[in-house]
Amino acid sequence: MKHDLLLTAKGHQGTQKRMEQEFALIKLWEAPDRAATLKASAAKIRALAHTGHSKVDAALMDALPKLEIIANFGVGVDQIDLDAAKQRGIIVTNTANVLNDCVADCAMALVLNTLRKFPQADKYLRAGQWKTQGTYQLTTSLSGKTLGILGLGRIGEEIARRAQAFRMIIRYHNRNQKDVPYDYDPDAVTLAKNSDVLLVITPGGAETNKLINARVLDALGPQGYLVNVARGSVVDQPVLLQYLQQKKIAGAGLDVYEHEPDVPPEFFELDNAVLLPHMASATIETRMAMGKLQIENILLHLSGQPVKTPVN
Ligand code: NAP
Ligand code: 8YV
Repeated sequence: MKHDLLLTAKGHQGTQKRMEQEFALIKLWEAPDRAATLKASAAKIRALAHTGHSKVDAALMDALPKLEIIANFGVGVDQIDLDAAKQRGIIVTNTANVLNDCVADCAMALVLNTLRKFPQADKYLRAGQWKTQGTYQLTTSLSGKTLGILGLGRIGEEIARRAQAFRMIIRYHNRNQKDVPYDYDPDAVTLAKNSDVLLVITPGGAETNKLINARVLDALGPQGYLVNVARGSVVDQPVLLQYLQQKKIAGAGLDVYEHEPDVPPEFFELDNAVLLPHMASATIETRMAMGKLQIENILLHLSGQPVKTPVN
């Protein structure tokens, strides 16, 4: 008999298809009455698959008293109340490592595009301005510049590897210094001060909330660039907007925002920002691998075995 699985939102199609084959799938977002669906499944649901960035909070966990595992589609679990899960003995898993390459590729693409302004130059050519106004403005080179990585974890280390191939110099800040061949800074302000490009790839959540604030951006300065592939919550977004508008920093490359998918339209007017719609892991291969790992964790747990990528 198939195990029941509660899926919170419509997500990656291939993964959902596999879930439909493996489990008796309950699609929470399709339920006409969410509370009634939860009540009807409460006695049998042991596993929940989460996708997207809605909250998995204590109230949802309390509605599912038999819940044993929350398997997230994604490595970042800032939307899941980990303390509440721990208190209830619920295992939380993520999709660590399988997305490192794609996210690091995207981070590097943002560094390259933000400094070299390729998207803006493409727009310039398409608008016929090359013909009418001549060659595009000079941009900034990567080689010899210092990339400060805030959050040198699994993905951060992959970004460092790629940036070295671009002949960038790497420094970093984590709460804990690591045994790596890069210079360490004791806080985000010092890292920003010592960097040409500050790249954020920490987890989101309360601990990192608005870690990138006016003090950090002041330290980065008018020649400095910010790249954020972590979570919108890590950056004080209104302050960043102001700093970009007033050219108090040179530019920004962003994949993540405070209230996705809402991006303040003022950002669209900026010539010194490259904006992506939270797509760092969004390739066919990586999304398949993420789904495979998410499902594997659930199946392992339900068959009494340890999960592959536990968070708590
Ligand atoms: P990870 O291996 O856990 O690395 C996170 C790093 O951040 C660690 O080195 C950690 O070191 C550091 N860190 C944590 N809290 C910090 C703080 N308060 N101040 C400074 N450094 C801190 O995680 P990962 O797999 O590389 O993923 C990192 C994050 O990237 C995810 O949580 C997610 O939010 C984001 N992400 C975004 C996308 C996207 O599509 N844009 C895709 C994947 C992941 P210490 O513990 O020593 O501080
Ligand atoms: C996904 C991500 O876009 O893994 C993460 O933390 O942000 C991305 O890979 C997202 O989690 C999909 O829901």
